[in-house]
Amino acid sequence: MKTQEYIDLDEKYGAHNYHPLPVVLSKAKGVKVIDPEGKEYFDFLSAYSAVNQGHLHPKIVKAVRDQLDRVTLTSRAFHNDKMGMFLKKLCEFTGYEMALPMNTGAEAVETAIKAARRWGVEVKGVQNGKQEIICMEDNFHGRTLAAISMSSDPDSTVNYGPYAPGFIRVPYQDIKAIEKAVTPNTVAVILEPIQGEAGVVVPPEGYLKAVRALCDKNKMLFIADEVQTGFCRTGKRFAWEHENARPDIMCLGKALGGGVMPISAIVADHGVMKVFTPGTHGSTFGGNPLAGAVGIASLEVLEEGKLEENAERLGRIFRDEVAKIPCKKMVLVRGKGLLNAIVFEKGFEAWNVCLALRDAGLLAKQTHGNIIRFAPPLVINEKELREAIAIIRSVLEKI
Ligand code: IF1
Repeated sequence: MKTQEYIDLDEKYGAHNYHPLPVVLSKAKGVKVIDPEGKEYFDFLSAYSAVNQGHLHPKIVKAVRDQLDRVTLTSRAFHNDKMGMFLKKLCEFTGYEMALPMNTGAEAVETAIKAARRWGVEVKGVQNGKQEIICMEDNFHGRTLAAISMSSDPDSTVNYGPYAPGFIRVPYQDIKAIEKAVTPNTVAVILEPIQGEAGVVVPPEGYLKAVRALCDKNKMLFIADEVQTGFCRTGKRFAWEHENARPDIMCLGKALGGGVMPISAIVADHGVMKVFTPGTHGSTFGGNPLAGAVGIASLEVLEEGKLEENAERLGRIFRDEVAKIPCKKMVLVRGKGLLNAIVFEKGFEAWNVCLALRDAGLLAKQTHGNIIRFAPPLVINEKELREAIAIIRSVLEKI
């Protein structure tokens, strides 16, 4: 079958809850993806940062293959011989005492919200039902009802009411706004250390540190949603490390699954995680042995490749070089590590640029119409990055 036939199938039988770039991917390797006609593209989306380790990393593929000869799913009614080793590795990698495994990023966020609400009652002494969580304008935390109840994006929320109560939304990058929103019932502040969907919005230096301090002062949990920014993407293992603003709970997902399967988790220390007791939270697939094997391999690849260092170094080259491209419609290039975006003039339609990039051999996706996100797999090397920049230059110069 050809590209257009696959697209027609999707259109006919799939709900129209996406508007994908017209390109079909049938194979991949490392930083490249291939369409049914055999054309190769640089993958500069990395499945929204879920393939930081590159497509089909041999070590991760081997972990899957080996585990397929053993056992894949047991449920949490029994122990399995992979989950504990996986969670130990995750705790060592992140520097937290305990982890709770789930599957998708949105589930990790739900888990963090539930942990914070329980902690609010059982540790802080807030009356159940009165817990408040402060969240940010323009956040993206997933598609579940709790996550969209925090959202300010009409696309995510319209006609999905009634929304979950208990969320107070304030402007991002505004520490005073958080301070004003605090009440005796506030149990947590949740934010993305860099806002992804909002267009790679990097808060001013000192903001995360100030949030951390405010949480300490008012006995609130600081929840960092690192689903997209985590696992070396921004040039550190986790984005909070840029300011040494250690959260009480981290939400993790995407790259934890090594581009192979959905694996998510929250990590926290005993004082928070102890609020979960048998029967109070869980998931059929969370902590399954296949995910355990994949999770261990995914973390090892990040560690052994020193991928945060690669992201830091190549990210600087990317921003420096792209900023030099002569393009009248480009306003700025921003980001950290290999999570970057080109912002075009307001009202500019970046969709057509994405189509031209596709034709030139590079896949990226716009957000909010006028912003394009660039996030290649972190295993990309300098030569490949410079080739990709040449493609971007060839397209932007013509605008
Ligand atoms: C889609 C965006 C990226 C996330 C953060 C939780 C989740 C996400 C910070 C939920 C998910 C997604 C989902 C994907 C598009 C993508 C995205 F543009 F929507 F914002 F990456 F930038 N927290 N991000 O970014 O994780 O449940 O999806 O595993 O199509 O909705 P999930």
